[in-house]
Amino acid sequence: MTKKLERGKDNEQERRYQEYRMKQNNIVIDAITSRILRIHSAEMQKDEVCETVSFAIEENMPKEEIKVSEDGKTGRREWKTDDLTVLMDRQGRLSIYNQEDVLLCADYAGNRKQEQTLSEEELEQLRMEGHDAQSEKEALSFCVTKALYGDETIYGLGDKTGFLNKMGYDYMMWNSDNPEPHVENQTFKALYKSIPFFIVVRDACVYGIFLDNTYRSYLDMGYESSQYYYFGAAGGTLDYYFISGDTIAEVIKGYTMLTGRAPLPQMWTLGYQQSRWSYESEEEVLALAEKFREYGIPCDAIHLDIDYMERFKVFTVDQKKFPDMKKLSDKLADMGIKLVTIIDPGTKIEEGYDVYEEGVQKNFFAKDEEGNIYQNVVWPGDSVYPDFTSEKVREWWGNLTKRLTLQGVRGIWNDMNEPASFCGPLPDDVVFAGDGKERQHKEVHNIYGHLMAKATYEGLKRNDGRRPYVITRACYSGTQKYSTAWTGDNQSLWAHLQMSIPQLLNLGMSGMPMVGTDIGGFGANATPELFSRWIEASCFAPLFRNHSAKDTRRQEPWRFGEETLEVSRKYIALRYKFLPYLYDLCYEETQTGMPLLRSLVMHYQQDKNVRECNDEYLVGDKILMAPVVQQGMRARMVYLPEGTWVDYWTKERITGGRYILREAPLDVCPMYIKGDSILPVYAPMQSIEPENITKLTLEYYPADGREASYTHYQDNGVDFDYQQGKYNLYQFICCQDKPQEMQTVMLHEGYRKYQEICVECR
Ligand code: MIG
Repeated sequence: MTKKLERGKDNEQERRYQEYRMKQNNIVIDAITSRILRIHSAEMQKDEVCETVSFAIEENMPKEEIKVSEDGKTGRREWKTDDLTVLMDRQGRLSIYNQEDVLLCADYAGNRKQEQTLSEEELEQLRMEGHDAQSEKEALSFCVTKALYGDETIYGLGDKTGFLNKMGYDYMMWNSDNPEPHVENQTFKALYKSIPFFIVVRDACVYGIFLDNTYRSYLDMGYESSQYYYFGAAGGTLDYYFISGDTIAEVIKGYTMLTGRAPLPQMWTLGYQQSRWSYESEEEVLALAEKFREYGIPCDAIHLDIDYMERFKVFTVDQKKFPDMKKLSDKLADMGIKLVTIIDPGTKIEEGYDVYEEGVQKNFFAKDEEGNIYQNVVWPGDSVYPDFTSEKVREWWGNLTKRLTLQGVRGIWNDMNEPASFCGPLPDDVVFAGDGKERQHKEVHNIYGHLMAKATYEGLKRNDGRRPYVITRACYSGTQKYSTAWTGDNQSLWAHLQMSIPQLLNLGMSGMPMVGTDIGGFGANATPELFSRWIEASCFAPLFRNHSAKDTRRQEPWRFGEETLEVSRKYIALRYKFLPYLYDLCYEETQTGMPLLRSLVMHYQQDKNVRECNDEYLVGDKILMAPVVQQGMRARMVYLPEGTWVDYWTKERITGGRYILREAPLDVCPMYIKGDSILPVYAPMQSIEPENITKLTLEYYPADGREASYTHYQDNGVDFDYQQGKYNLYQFICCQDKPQEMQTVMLHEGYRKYQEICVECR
């Protein structure tokens, strides 16, 4: 037992602390499963007006029995499921144990030691020199402090800058469009996405915590003190989930059971996509498509950035630049290329513009505290913001996508949905009326992009019937159900190429598997070498898109000369070759929440060498990529985890559990296949047309003579028929007596539910 707390009379911090402790005495713990607990404050239940709506958890969750008991004498309370025991001491501190009585996680026993804040005068001096000096942190309406034991590494937290291990940094959840180069320093506590979920790996255990709160939130991962980490929010009440499991995979499975999983994508969306701010005319787009075919570079999509619209008015098309979008999309379709268009939330204020007028008439836009429609400035100039917290608005917006899909557009790219604004931030008290339940901007901000993506997904699904293709910049927990995401405005910097790996891996460990960065970098100018290394490093990024900003060096694969063109061709072809593997991983993700790109720690949790590995990743569990992300490097150190690995390029077998040195000339991205794996590959293609795919080749990588097996998933790659059982599952087994390194199998023509087909690779 810790010593009794002394009550400092006029100590505000102390008072808040006591208040929090008292609240903690009112906490309710529900069991979702025997390994997932919801820990929330009791007030939420008493308050009947404020029903507990979660924007991340939309389905009714199961509840499992939890046994509560209280010791009248000691005041200790205990909650018990089949797997977990939670003890609460008299001070309201929780300790969570597993079945073996291992302490997994406990509230910190001491007080927080907040750093002294500077005086206003000192702050003013700093500001004069141009520092972004901020006064004291804002008051939190609750704060949970958990003990650190020194052996933790922490993962997740969405798209935050920096490295794989989040330990030692503090973060803020407040969706932010910040044009400065994204770096790991303290300026970048917040980025575009708010995914308040993290995984703590310790030597003896692993668990995850999901703070389900949409207000500005703070998550300090041992920055303030090495003794504890804490999380809290500027609004709302205490409500978080504790997710335990034996492995990181199980924690992710639990988290994605709560917040949902990315549905199967249309297969073509796994292809290479070319974007630029902006391809500005029909002729330019056609010429671009033809170039790809001329150079023999596979390509499945071209993206149209904001300039395709008529003066940035959403759901319009500039008739001068694109006189016949339908004809254009038909021509592109003949070449196997799809059009994707950007849509921002900011709606132009203009008389006679029907989207604006209808929205005004139906009360669909957010308002200021006096009840006037709230305006700010974005690309269209004076603009208003649709209230996506209202289902009616979402339905309206979703149906507006028909204007584009009827012209052949096959995907919607949602930008600026933090929401971003040019004329200062939206005030905290802007009102979102919802469907009767009013909310202020400070509560809605972090879910604005999430709800916009939801509106878009549902609209596309209703009206088009194919699996919706949405890309979004802003996210909240659960956005993976509706959308893929990109990491926003990176720059053509080596530091950003380096960061792309931990960013994508942490997004994956935050439940968002379908992600990518702007290949080549968005802002600034790429060099041929940087571009080459970027396309190598992103070769298996689920969202495989090259994008760049206006006024920067053009970034199409042929813009940098012959050598870069060759590298691009090689790695884009490699991507298409392994498409069936990627698509199988998408299927696996729908079952387990496991992302396609995985940090090494996910599969080799006990290996301390991989807990902070920032420059390698696994694709599924069978491919290991070790891209070169340093300028000038022509060799690199590669860590291979335990087991036998086969060098993809030389076919050399290498024993893992150690570092090796690998030569890596500009056209080589070190790549290893886990020994005794079977991998499915497709024949070369220029674009993905699942209906034309009739065969599959199995590549076998023998190593230690273990039996190899592989499960392959096949469906039409387009619509939702698979939900009616129209898919095939193949089981391939390799027999060891006379293994063959390659084998081609014919795929079935129709889709019948679950077939176990054994093909012997020999
Ligand atoms: O204020 O639409 O992140 O991908 O090209 C910039 C123009 C707005 C930001 C996006 C970027 C896009 C750009 N947009």
